[in-house]
Amino acid sequence: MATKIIYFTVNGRPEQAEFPVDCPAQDVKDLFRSAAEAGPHDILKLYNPKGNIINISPGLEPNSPNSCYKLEVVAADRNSEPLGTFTSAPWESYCLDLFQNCQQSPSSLVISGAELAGALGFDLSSMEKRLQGLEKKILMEAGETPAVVYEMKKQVDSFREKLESVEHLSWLGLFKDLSEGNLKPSPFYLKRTLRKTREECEHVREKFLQMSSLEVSEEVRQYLKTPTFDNWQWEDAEIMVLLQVMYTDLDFIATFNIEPEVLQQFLFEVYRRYNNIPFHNFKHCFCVTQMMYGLIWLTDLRSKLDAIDLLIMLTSAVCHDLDHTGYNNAYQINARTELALRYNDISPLENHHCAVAFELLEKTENNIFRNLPMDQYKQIREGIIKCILATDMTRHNDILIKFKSILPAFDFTNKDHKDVLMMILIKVSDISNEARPMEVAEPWLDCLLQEFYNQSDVEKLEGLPVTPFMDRDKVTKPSSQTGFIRFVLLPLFIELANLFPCLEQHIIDPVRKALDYYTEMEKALEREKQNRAQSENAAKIKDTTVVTQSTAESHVEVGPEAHTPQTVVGDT
Ligand code: BYE
Ligand code: ZN
Repeated sequence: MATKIIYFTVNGRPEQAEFPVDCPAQDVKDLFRSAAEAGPHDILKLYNPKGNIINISPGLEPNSPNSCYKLEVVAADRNSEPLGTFTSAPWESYCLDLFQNCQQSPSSLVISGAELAGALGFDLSSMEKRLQGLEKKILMEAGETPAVVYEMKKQVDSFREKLESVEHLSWLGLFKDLSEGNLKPSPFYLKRTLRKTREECEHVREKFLQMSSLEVSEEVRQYLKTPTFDNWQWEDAEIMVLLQVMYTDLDFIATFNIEPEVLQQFLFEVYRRYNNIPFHNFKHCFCVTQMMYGLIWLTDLRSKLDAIDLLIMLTSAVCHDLDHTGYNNAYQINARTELALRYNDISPLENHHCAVAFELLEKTENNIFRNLPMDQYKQIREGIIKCILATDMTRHNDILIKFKSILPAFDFTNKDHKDVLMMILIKVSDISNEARPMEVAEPWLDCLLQEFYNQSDVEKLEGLPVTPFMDRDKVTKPSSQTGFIRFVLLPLFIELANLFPCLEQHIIDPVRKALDYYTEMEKALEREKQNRAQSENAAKIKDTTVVTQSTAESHVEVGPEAHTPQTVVGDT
């Protein structure tokens, strides 16, 4: 069949495309789209050597390498959810390529504060150097830094701070134009993008495969069964090995005839589909799964439930936050993202996590359930969907009330009872960080708040309602956590411990400790705030020479009581 060869450049890189003369127009467009590593919503423009835009179609005039066409990716449609996540089959490779692209092309990159300043025409470091030089000179001549130099320094610092405070929002495309042009490649290419890059994944996969043949010690295998396990000590490839150990030590490999290569491939795909975000990342997936694993052993669930129920629970934990982008359901709904539209505002995230899980399992090389009869697969699918959808916190009260109501006559052979228990177990595992040692738990809270603050920043920027507990101006670490532990964690954990009293020491005691710790921190913060207010008052009074009564009242804050919010919460 006759084919055409078209020579063109994309981002200055020479490419050539070959296609049959009679192939469909869409195929030719797709071909150019992948050459440009463009996403499904990007607009492509093809220019001939005269600079005219020409149609990307099978009718393209064949050319030679020295009369190249020029291909440009002009814009991305950013109406979709942040960073357009959908990976419905035909676009899967494009999405991968798109994020791959983030590592290579200067457009749509994460740009650092200094670079943004550079692009804006400011050269922060040279300004700073000049200021330092000036300061030194003046210091030598005058003996002290003059107010004007000090003022300028403060301005440069504050500008840098401002730039850095919005740095993480660069993916919104706000800085896209600025980073185009002739910026040289710079270290910020190494900054992590939301989606994992192919290189990142391959590197971890190789390490994982190398390590998976090594024997994990008995000591680690035992440690893995306890909530004291410290996830921060392990890198991603090791974590994948540990997940493999969980499937092995629960006898899933033998019971469900899971081939080790398929399990490895499945775990790798799971790893790949957790994003680089502060909290809902692969390490969170591991922690939740590890807590579930710990609960299974601590409560001796193997003697109470069927192996298939345990397989459902562990796999649900593994998959429960797949492809989370760091924005919660409220955001999805308010911003009318693709996810909210697709799922009609009903648990958009959880539906998505679950759909991604089964999308992975559709590929036979990843399908750890591929050797099971259809009825078992159906049971597993039903169970996983139930468990993952139960992690939507808006359903928290309903699920807890249901569990309380069946507790007095709990029956491990009753399907409805089992279903609720499984939902409770995944919920407990999902929010169980505070049941871990302080050194493990506290960094997790920092990660969560970082993710929340990011969301509220974006909500402010986009003019959406700001979720109150995510507002960095309103919540502090201890204030948010004491309420959460009192009103969410403890009531939930206590009900589970009613069914399994042995859990008291393993998960309730550490949570109570955490509550004390954050209560103390809250008091300390309060004291600090009062002290600051008092000294500010003192300074103001000292500085103010003539103040009329009314101005004094409106400007000077009147003692610590005015600041102290009186929180009335009973002791637990
Ligand atoms: C929850 C829902 C969604 C995502 F701000 C994460 F006080 C969580 F509300 N988790 N998971 C663990 C948590 C924790 N939320 C909070 N504390 C946790 O330890 C409370 C939040 C910091 C805030 Cl519930
Ligand atoms: Zn989660």
